[in-house]
Amino acid sequence: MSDMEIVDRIAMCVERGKVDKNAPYPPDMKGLDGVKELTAQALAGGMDPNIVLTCGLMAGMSVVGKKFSKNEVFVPDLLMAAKAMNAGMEQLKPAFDSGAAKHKGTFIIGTVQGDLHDIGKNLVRMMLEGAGWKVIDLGVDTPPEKFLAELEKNPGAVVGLSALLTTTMVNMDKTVKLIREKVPATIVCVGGAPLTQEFCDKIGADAYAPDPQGIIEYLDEKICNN
Ligand code: B12
Repeated sequence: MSDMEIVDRIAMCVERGKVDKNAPYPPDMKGLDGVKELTAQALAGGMDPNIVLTCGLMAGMSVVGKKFSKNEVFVPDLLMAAKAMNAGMEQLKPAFDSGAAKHKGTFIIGTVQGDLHDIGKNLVRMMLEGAGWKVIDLGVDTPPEKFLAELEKNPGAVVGLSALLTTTMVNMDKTVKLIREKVPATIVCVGGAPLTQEFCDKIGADAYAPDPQGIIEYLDEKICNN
């Protein structure tokens, strides 16, 4: 298979929710390689992990997202796609591990209260770890108080908040307010598909980036070059 063919196949398997070879779902793909095997093959063949991620895994998820908006697929399809995407991300993880002995700092990340989306957050975590940060992942549906408690245990840590729903963006606002009130000097970064720089400014967060790379560059500039 050419590089193009393999990333297209990865994207298609994410779209169809084909996790791995043994997965019985979807029935018409029984016995075929899934995201797990194809991602491993792409990496073993020397393909750039960033290409596998963006042109394979994320491209597939983007198709699912568009179809979901048009009512062409439904929540169970999203769940299967998410499972397949996570299987690919597991394979990519070692490729993004920098092995740097000294951490640049501690980054506390979580998806805000009421929100169960974690694929983007997991990606940010993985990329930050790869860039040399120690990441503490609080998971999904994280109340503001939990962010604060973790921050108090890790003075000087950066906090990253993820939200994928317009209805949970208000909980991001609440979390930023609580942190500003109790530990004002904290650097708070925000992200997630519905966010904008304007929203970031409005709630008083320090930085917004549409992708993990943007936040890595921001932190490198802000902290590491000081
Ligand atoms: C997969 C998915 C699900 C899965 C989530 C599985 C999981 N483990 O995460 C499931 C099925 C559980 C789900 C449920 C729901 N979902 Co949903 N879901 C999606 C979908 C298709 C993809 C999201 C995704 O993972 N994208 C891929 C990742 C890589 O992208 P990302 O999250 O945006 O992250 C990137 C950036 O935003 C950024 N980033 C993210 N976080 C952070 C944080 C920081 C600090 C930084 C710097 C950057 C950053 O970096 C990431 C990498 O580039 C989107 C549609 C879409 N295209 O976005 C809908 C979508 C988000 N869901 C939606 C809805 C409505 C729901 C439900 C309410 C559906 C329902 N009726 O039950 C529930 C809500 C459940 C809840 N309480 O959270 C809507 C939201 C609409 C809105 N404006 O609020 C969307 C937009 C679909 C749509 N078009 O209607 N969903």
